[in-house]
Amino acid sequence: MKDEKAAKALIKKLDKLLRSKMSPIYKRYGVSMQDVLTPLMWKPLVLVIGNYSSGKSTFINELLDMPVQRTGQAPTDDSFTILTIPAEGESEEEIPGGTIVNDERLPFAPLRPFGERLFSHLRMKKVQSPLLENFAIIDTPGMLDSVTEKDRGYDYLGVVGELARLADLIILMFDPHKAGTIKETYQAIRSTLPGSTGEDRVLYVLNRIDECDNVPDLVRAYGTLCWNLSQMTGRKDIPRIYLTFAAREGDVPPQGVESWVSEREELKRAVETAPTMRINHVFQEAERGVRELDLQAEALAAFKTGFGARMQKVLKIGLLVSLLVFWFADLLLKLAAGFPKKTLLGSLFSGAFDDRVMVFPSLAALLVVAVTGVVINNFIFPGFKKNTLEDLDSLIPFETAYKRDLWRRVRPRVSDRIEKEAYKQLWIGHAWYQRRLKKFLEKDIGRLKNKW
Ligand SMILES: Nc1nc2c(ncn2[C@@H]2O[C@H](COP(=O)(O)OP(=O)(O)OP(=O)(O)O)[C@@H](O)[C@H]2O)c(=O)[nH]1
Ligand SMILES: [Mg+2]
Repeated sequence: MKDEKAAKALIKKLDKLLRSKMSPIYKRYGVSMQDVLTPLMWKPLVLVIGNYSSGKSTFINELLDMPVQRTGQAPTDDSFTILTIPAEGESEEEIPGGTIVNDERLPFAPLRPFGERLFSHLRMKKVQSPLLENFAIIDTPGMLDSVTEKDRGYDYLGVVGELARLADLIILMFDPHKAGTIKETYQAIRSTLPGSTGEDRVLYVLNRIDECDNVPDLVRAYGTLCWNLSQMTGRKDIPRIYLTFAAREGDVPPQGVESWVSEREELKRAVETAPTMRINHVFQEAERGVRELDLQAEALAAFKTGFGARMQKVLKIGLLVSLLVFWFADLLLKLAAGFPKKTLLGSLFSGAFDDRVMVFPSLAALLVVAVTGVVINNFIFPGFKKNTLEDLDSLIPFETAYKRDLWRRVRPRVSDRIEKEAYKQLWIGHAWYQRRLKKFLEKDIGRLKNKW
């Protein structure tokens, strides 16, 4: 497909642009570029998440038109399964999790930190389905109640969050029995799906509607889901919710739900738009990555300025004291202890200036300057650093919810920089880097995006 070729070429250009213009700044701020580059790798991704037994695997099998995934009542599947097509000349096979996360050609390196416990619940299945030429699908273990959650042994929500960040399209599937009431679902939407910008990538599905006893029952389930969604996403509008059910071949749809038969097909068509969603998504991700870096620079600049202001005050006092000491210390000492015989002011006023009167005042003034330095280094700076680390959020004004979203990911990095390289931050021209980042966002990325 021509469009797909053009999309691939554009993504390649974006990758090149990021590497050439952004890598020095990423390096400067001690952030790995991997984070911003991984979403550009491989192929479009569709992620299917939702309650257990909501019909995720059944839907995927239907989409691929082959029984690839196991289905069944009660939690059936406890693995993340990446479904893709074998490359030319390869045969159908299954690849274990440990291999997937270490394959440099795949974008799954961000899952590495979740460790062995996840790897045994992660696999890739290469199957010959024409649909998989255009994108890969990830089937996930169903969400459980938080009580049983502890048994998983790995950070399920963390994994879902990482995958959601990579995915170009996310299908969030519920069923009428658990229409959005489960806490884990709530958390997944609220805190691990990628912020407000990610919402347009999510397709909401209320599946298994054939199990509603009648239309009023369905309306109740739909209403419950809408209510819960609005509570969770904080959106004022209700997103489209696909009302679907798996039609068994030859079956007549149960009475009452016939009107929704076509929604299943519509959902499938929507899933097939994943490749075109990809361009938008990768640009969004690249912009988000650069904005995160900008936010990091903003926070560190605030740290630098805050400390600068504090230091200025102390330095002013130090200099004032050293001036006073320079002019009057020898005089005071003479009054108190009788020496030195000649003072700086005395020799100036008597008109018989002698260089030697400068020695004591200069040394004393230097001592004050040195003591000021020691006080700054040993008390003021460590104290300022400690206070900043304790109240990191106050470094940044949060004008928008988006900024707060970004901050969640940037905060640990800022904390790490201040912890490890606090002094260095004082010498970095953060404002200059911020200008470069802004220019990159406004000009470079914009210019490339307009080519689409
Ligand atoms: N009535 C009805 N049953 C369905 C529908 N979709 C799936 N099922 C059945 O519901 C059960 C669960 O379906 P799965 O596809 O395994 O659900 P899942 O979401 O993959 O479940 P887990 O992998 O365990 O999280 C299976 O027995 C399916 O046959 C549907 O639309 N209507
Ligand atoms: Mg399943």
